[in-house]
This record gives sequence, structure tokens and C-alpha cells, in this order.
Amino acid sequence: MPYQQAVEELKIKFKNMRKEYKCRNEYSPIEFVTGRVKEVSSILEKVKKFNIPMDKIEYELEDIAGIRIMCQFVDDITKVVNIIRKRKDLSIVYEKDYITNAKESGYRSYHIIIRYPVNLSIGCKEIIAEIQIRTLGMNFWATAEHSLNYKYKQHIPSNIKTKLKQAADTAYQLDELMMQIKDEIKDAQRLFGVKSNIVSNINESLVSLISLGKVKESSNYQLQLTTLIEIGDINQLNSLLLSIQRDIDKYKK
Ligand code: 0O2
Ligand code: 0O2
Repeated sequence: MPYQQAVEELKIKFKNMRKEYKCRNEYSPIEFVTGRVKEVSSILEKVKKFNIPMDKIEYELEDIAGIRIMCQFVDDITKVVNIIRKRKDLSIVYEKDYITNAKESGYRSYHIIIRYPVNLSIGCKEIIAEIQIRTLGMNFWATAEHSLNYKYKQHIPSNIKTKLKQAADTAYQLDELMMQIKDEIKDAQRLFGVKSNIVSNINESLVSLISLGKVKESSNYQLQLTTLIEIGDINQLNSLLLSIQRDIDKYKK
């Protein structure tokens, strides 16, 4: 129960952080968040692998509760790590930087082990959880490699292992390349955000126009909106919004 609750709470907190950035029309270093409580079978496997006594599981198994934060660009990871370091609702036990020091397998990710208090009906329980922060490219590779490890029980055939190593190098290069064009991508995403906000405002205004009985006028504007969405000029969309708002003011009077 406490692990499940911790995962749910932390997922909501990090997802909301993304929402907060979007609300301010700012770029979010968090692309998406997932989380899970480790399967009992995986817990038992790990307990056996590391020879962990049953009564020490909650202290020695650090990833029973796991949160994964995906970022678009490598430098977003540092931003997310700094945000986590400043949080008051958790404390950091230690950090593992598998980005500067990739694992032998080719695995790259930033791990933060935290202590997190969970308030239960029987009182407060502090649990240990693991937050993994990685780019979409790192995630793609790790997901594929994890599935292969599951299938081959750590004994991946050498030809597949070679390809996986090449894929890890390619994923690294992809992250490097994307960093070089990140400003253009962020700018395009910001423009998209601005455009969808204006379109939402136009739609709300059209509803207001209809509620004032101006159905024909609203249909005319709707046609203009459809054309402008395709052309995609923000200035034109803005002037359409202004015209509708002026009409609303006029009809209200
Ligand atoms: P939306 O509407 O998709 O933006 P949940 O319990 O549903 O909140 P859960 O069970 O952790 O979350 O779901 P899951 O499948 O782990 O995915 C969590 C969120 O990450 C979901 O979004 C997915 O859409 C999103 N996600 C998963 N894979 C990808 C991916 O490859 N790219 C992107 N961009 N998003 C992905 P939400 O929060 O449910 O909302
Ligand atoms: P799950 O829930 O299936 O993802 P370990 O790697 O587990 O033997 P340690 O010290 O317990 O060693 O933890 P570490 O290295 O921080 O790794 C914990 C988690 O990081 C793993 O959880 C994976 O999610 C991820 N990870 C670490 N190394 C690799 C790797 O080489 N490939 C992939 N795909 N993921 C890795 P689990 O235990 O796999 O559980």
C-alpha cells in the first residue's frame, strides 16, 4: 500500500509540474512521467540475486517504488535533477549518474534514490523510492534492452548484443544531434502552444456569439477559422479573435 501510494502521489506531482510549465506557456523539461510498483516476482528475483535478508527488503531494495521521468533533451535531465534536489517533500539518499558513466551494457539514465513519507491511516511511513530520469532516446533503448534481457535471461546472443551496443551508440549520437537543434524545436513547440491557445479562445468566443443568438455570424467566423488553421499564421488568428471579441462586445451592448 505505501509503495502504491508513493508512486501515485509522485506521478501526480511530476505530471502537474509539466502542466504548470504548459500553463505558463513555457518549455517543460519533463516530457512524460510513468511509474510502477515492482512486481513481487521481480522483487524475489532481486532478493535472491543480491542475497538480501527478507527483513531488510524495505531498506536494501531501493526500487520497489519506481518513477521514470522522460525528457526531450539531455540538458533537461540536469534541470529535472535540480528541481528534485530542491523539493521539500522528499529527501535524497544518493544519486547514480549513468549518463556520465554509462553502464557496460550501454545503459544511460540518471537515478536518484529518495526517502519519501507516505501518510497512511496508521501513521506516517517513510519509504525508499527510485526516480530514473532519461531522454526519450535513452528510454527507447532501455525498454528494448530490458525486454531482450527478460527473454534471454541475461544471456542475449552475441549477434544481438553487438547490435544493441551499436543501437546504444546511435541513441547517444541522436541525443547529441538533437541538442544541436533544440532551440529550433523548442521554438516550434512554443509556437504550436501559442497557436492552440488562440484557437481555443476563438472557439470559446464563437460559443459566446451563438449564445447571443448570432449563429450566422458564428458560422462565417468558423469558416475563416478553418482556413486559418491550415495556413497557420498566428497574427491572422489573433486578428480573427479580436474581430469576434469586438462583435461580442457590440452585440452585448
Ligand atoms: P496523456 O493523456 O496520455 O497525456 P496513469 O495511471 O494513466 O496516469 P500510467 O498508468 O503510469 O499513468 O500510464 P503509463 O502507460 O505508464 O503512461 C503514463 C503517461 O505517459 C501517459 O500519459 C502516457 O500517454 C505517457 N506516455 C507513455 N509512453 C509515452 C511515449 O512514448 N511518449 C509520450 N509523449 N508519452 C508517453 P497520461 O499522463 O495518462 O496522459
Ligand atoms: P525493473 O523494474 O524491471 O526496471 P541492478 O542493475 O538492478 O542489478 P542496482 O544497483 O539495484 O542494480 O540498481 P541500478 O543499477 O540503479 O538499476 C536499477 C534499475 O535501473 C533497473 O531495475 C532498471 O530499471 C534500470 N537499469 C539498470 N541497468 C540497466 C540496464 O543495463 N538495462 C536496462 N534496460 N535497464 C537498466 P530492474 O531491476 O531491471 O527492474
